[in-house]
Amino acid sequence: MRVDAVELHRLAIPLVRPFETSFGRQTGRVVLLVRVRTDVGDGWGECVAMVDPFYSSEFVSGCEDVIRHYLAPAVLAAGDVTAESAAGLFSFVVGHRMAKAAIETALLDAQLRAAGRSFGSYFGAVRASVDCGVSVGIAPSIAQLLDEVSGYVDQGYRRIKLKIKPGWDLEPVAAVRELLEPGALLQVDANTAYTLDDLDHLRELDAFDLLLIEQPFVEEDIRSHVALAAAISTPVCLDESIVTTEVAIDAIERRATSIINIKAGRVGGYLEAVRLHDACLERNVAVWCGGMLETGIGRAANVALAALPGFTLPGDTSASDRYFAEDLTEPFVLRDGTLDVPTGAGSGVTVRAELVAAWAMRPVETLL
Ligand code: OSB
Ligand code: MG
Repeated sequence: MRVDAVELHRLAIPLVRPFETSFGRQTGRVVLLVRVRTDVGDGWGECVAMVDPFYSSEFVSGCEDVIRHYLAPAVLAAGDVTAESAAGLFSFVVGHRMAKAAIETALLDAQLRAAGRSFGSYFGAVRASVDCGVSVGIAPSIAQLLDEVSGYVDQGYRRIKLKIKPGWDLEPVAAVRELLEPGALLQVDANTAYTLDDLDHLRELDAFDLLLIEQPFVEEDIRSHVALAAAISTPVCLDESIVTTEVAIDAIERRATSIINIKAGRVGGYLEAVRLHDACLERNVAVWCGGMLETGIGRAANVALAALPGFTLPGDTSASDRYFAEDLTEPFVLRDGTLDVPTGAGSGVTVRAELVAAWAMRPVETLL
């Protein structure tokens, strides 16, 4: 296909409740959307970068800049482009995987809409619906945390993930473990808040029969994860560290991680995410689909990805109402703890133009 224009849409969308992690507290989602206009039709991609570089080095303004000055000019000049050729076209830019993923996903959406094929079919989905978990932020008190978790349990979520940090770990985890039914799936995510000096403290989490501990140490520090994994019984799962399939294979072989959180944006797109999934499946390493507080646009693609055979654990693919009072697409609704994989062409969801306009932080930037 030929790309005639790339549009950048920067939106601010209120969250239904603040979301606090070890790296900060968010009350809204500033989100960058990319629309490609091509000779076969339009496609949308959602950039997962946060407004600040606190989860990853990438952030919204940086992604905009990289797309504006490097990625969009590359696709506009390329003539014939496909989603499959995008990674090669973008390889002259070092890193910036979230920016690359957003534009590649928009290309894939346009391409598959034109072909009448869904993301799920293209990725290799083997299920019509996926098991959903929910990521629960750091709360102002244990009582408020239990209240929030109870609400999610009542809604049917199949797994609870608690955000932890030094000073908010053993006590909330114990209280939630006590609240849940025996055998309920519970895991924690530290977003790099600890160091290996905390090893003895982290070992105390072994008492709570957790599914996993996600990313306790900084992303570059694979060796500390190796040391922790050897010293505790709770499985170690990496999120931030896993930026390519090759890094994942290395971390698996070094026994730094035994479960992997797959986020397409973090690895440069859904094509790389499928490769990562395949590499994990081949090595019997369980994977689950992470989330970045996506709108329905990104959620549609995540749910399709989570329908691949290796995704054996519930993902952070929660329903639209866990995040937003109104979603940018038709809402994703939890049914018996699952979300349905969209079956329509491309992402299978329709972007609500009136909400894109209502939440716009600035006029659309069109790159020609
Ligand atoms: O570490 O998984 C994470 C949200 C933003 C940035 C990083 C993370 C998260 C979440 C929420 O845990 C996942 C979601 O519900 O989208
Ligand atoms: Mg995480």
